[in-house]
Amino acid sequence: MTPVFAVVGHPNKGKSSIVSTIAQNDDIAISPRSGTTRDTQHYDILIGAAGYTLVDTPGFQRPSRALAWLQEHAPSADRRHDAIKQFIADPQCRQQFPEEVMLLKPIMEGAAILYVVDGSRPYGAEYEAEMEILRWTGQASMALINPIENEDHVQDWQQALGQYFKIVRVFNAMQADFEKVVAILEAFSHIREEWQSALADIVNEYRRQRATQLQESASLLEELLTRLCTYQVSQKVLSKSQADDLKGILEKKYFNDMRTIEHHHHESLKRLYQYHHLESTIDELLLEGNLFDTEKWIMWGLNRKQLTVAVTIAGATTGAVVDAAVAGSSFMLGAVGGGLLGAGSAWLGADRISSFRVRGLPLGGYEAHQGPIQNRNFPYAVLGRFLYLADALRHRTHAHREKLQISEGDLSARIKQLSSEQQAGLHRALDRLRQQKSTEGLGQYLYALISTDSPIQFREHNTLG
Ligand SMILES: Nc1nc2c(ncn2[C@@H]2O[C@H](COP(=O)(O)OP(=O)(O)O)[C@@H](O)[C@H]2O)c(=O)[nH]1
Ligand SMILES: [Mg+2]
Repeated sequence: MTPVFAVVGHPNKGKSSIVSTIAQNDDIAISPRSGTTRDTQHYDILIGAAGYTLVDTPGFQRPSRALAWLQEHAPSADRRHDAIKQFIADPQCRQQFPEEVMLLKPIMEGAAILYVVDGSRPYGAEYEAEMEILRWTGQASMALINPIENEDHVQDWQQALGQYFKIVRVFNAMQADFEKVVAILEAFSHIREEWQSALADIVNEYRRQRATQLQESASLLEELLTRLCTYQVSQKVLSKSQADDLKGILEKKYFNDMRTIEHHHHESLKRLYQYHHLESTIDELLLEGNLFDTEKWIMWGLNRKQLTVAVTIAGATTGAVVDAAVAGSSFMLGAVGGGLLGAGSAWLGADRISSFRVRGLPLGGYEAHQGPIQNRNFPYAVLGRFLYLADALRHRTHAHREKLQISEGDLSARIKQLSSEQQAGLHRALDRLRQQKSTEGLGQYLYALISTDSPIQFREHNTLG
């Protein structure tokens, strides 16, 4: 038996937003203006082998008059259910109360109720008619207080809603995390027993999907790093001068391709998290110029000192050096890092991202060549950029419709959340990648990194929930 939930309430209280957040999919239409959603929308949500349906409804338009009609047709409590059936079937009611008929229909057909109100607006008796109508349906129900602008009136709402609904929760469409969504589904397994096993399946599949998304984002990141770090372009020509003339052209193609590859992987990550319409902006991947003179690079990747430590760890043959470096020992930095810092950019792997070369071919002719990358900071910058996008996607709900601006974080601090073995493994693997050597285990370190939560604290709004 497939669980069905009808999301109902006044227009413009975030019903469609809540549908989007629960479905974890931004394919749900959210009306920019009040009352634009005139029809009922059925969304069949499939998660692995499980599934359920969310019904997005237009809001109540004339609840008081609808209730008056119902009261006339139900002289006693035992007749109320039938009165609603009559209401839905009555041609005159369909004409007079199209929204009410439309939203009551799925409920009378078995949908559980999610009643949505706005906790930033004052409670008023005018809501009582629609809550009364919903109670008459006798259907399993839960009230969700969506604090659209603030939580000023949440307590009043809780007082009032508690008299009509067994379960009342604060649920912020824009901030509710995964556990909050799962909690709603789980709550219904207590009030709708025949759905118990179906709801348990859904929750299991959701958790599995969540784990898969993490694994797949780590694989996507590994693939991106490998592609970008090994990417090169070349062209065979007959003469040396023809080859030299290709410098600008090959460089341009190389940089363009690199940016396209990164863009595609970022887009794949969005689709993995079920964002189909999300526009995101990120500063262009800077490939020209001196990487250490370019502040943006250091923001996405590591600064000079952090990179020195990373390189030391990558080259270390004993665990003691790794531990000292991981601990950020000033002695280590003084003894090893200081000297290395002095060696400057040449030691750090050249300032240039990659170089243009021309070589003679054994059977005659020449080959002009651009790539692969040489710079040690490059993999870190690519890593940082992907990581912050992944964090943003995981911490955003699908109800948001505005552009996502990806901004840099502290990659070094993030890496330090790993164990010293993992840190060493990651630095080694990234260094081997830059040297065009095999990087076994990279995926495992990337997974560890991507699944450590970001140090950014996301504001907790659901203090009452
Ligand atoms: N800031 C904020 N805006 C919200 C929230 N929930 C909904 N909105 C906005 O309120 C408007 C109406 O939301 P919508 O989901 O279409 O409401 P519906 O008419 O009840 O389906 C949209 O512009 C949403 O972006 C919220 O929790 N916080
Ligand atoms: Mg709507």
